Amino acid sequence: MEDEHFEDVEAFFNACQQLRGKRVGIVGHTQIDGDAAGSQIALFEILKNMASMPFLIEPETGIPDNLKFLYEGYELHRPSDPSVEEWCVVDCGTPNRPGKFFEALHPFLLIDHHLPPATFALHNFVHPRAAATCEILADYLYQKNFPIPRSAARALYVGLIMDTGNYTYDSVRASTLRLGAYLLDQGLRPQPLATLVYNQEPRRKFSLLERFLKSWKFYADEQLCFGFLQDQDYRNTGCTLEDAQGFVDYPRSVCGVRISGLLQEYEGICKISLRSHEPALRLDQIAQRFQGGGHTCAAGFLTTAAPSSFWDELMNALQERLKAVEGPSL
Ligand SMILES: [Mn+2]
Repeated sequence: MEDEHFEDVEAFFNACQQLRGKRVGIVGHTQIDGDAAGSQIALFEILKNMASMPFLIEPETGIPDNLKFLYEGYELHRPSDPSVEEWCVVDCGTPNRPGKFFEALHPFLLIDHHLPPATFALHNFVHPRAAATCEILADYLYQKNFPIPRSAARALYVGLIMDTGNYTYDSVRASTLRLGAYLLDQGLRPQPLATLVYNQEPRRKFSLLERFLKSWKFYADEQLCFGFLQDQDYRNTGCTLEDAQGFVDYPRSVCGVRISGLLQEYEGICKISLRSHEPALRLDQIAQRFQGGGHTCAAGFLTTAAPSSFWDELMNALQERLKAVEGPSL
């Protein structure tokens, strides 16, 4: 039970206290996921309760359909909209993750769990051992017995399940599950939430998935599998980058595949996602070589460079890592 709780809880609430009476913008990363959405909403409720004036900032890339229900009853603002005095950033390992508008900002507060641990805010609450940013916030709330509105408990719970593969990842600790239980205790039912998050997919997504499955290429004795999506795939299916969320997990579940990847080329941006089941492969370190980051088993990077400029270097790095790390004993 050692190290169960995050020790900087008092520092966190002291920092929030300093935002009293201020207009505070809260932003997550672009291509927002359950964890960024959940922590955004939970932090909003904490700050509101502590008498500051928080604003939820809509990510540049919009909100995916399956997360829209979390924002019901909340007002969303454009980055330039309110006269924000201070910024809070959640679930972002690098200052460019919230998007172009935010790159030059010096946020007051950062809450995150990515590697390498970021320090770009004035007050950084960064715990790479946390399975989700939502876990950090849920723990702070639990430790202080802070009142949680149902909407925030629900958002935190969704963030927790989505960032842990429904409690299956290596990052899950017993305390992660205890915090999940604490959130359920606020009057939530897991099944309807799972249905909203996972089982309301638009049909276009499966047209894109079909193209993704057909694009797979295997490398390194079939230990490495990559899929590719390009502008024309999105155009022809009416999809955006959001619709490919979770695709990279499919090749990871193929027997013998130790690293899966997805290369997306969309409107001049190239997004590379990497996944594994083996923390020892340290995909976060490989992503860092390309100015990205993430977690040991889930990492990636964004670039405006053409894939041809980094592809060989990336392939070599992945293949070397596969050779250097012995395969898993299950
Ligand atoms: Mn996260």
